[in-house]
Amino acid sequence: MGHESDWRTASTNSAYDVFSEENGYELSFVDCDNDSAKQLEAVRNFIQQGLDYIIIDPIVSTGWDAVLTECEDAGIPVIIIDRTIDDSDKYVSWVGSDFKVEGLACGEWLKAYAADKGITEINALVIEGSTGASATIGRTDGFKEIADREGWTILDSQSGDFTEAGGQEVMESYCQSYAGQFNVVICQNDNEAAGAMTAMDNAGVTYGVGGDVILVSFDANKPYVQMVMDGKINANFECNPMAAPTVAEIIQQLEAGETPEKEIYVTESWFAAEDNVATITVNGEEQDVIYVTQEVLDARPY
Ligand code: GZL
Repeated sequence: MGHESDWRTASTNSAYDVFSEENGYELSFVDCDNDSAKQLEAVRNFIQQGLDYIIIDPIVSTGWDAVLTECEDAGIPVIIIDRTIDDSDKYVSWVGSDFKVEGLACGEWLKAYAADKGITEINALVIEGSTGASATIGRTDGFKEIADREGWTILDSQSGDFTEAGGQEVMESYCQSYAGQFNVVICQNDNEAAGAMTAMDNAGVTYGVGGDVILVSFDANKPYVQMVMDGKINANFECNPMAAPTVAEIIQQLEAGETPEKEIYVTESWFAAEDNVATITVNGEEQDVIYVTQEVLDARPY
């Protein structure tokens, strides 16, 4: 897909680790620089090369049926990882996260956290991910569902494109437009959170544990789980980038003539800087909120 975030780097590294020569693979990897047109071109080139399997992390969720039909006509199985494709089902399996659950978990944690802290009014600013990405859509919808239920105010919601520069640019604008009006900032990935922290530092806005603003992030890459432990980020909702091992299992099933599951969800955890919210209930399921200690941080795989 690209190289826009730490999350992407972890996902890419996992693919290189799993689909190695010593593991019996020949890997053709194309970085499409977050450009959907380049991604479609790369898939068509893979078809021309007559590859055995094509794995796609779709930058956006639409515009895929034509090229997936071409893969099907060429007899090349397609496996989708991470983000979803909403306009075609011409692929063997999808392996990834439930992005709406991530957004719901964020909202349920914030409700419990605010209640414990005696915060009765939530005025939130959201820095969205890339427009049209299923990760953005799911996290936005999930958090908004809780915000609407709880009567919170979402003052604004703009895309930072999952990058640090984008997060900083949007947060600088927010600090100008909503000075003194907001007490929550939701960043839809860690790199946007890094940019938002720079912008708030420059604007003299305090955030994190003991700050004026509750700062929330998604992805939970290890350096940002460290920031949770340090109290800079109040909560971080993991998006597990390690789909490659599951994709390898799918390929082995196909090689053995078996039929893999169509949808396979990776496991994810929720991290917090304080231990005042031990569990939350998401879609009726009770889930732990992990208080980040050095032991928790040391155990993080990426
Ligand atoms: C989500 C993934 C998102 C990450 C961002 O699964 O697609 O894209 O949350 C990344 O960090 O850029």
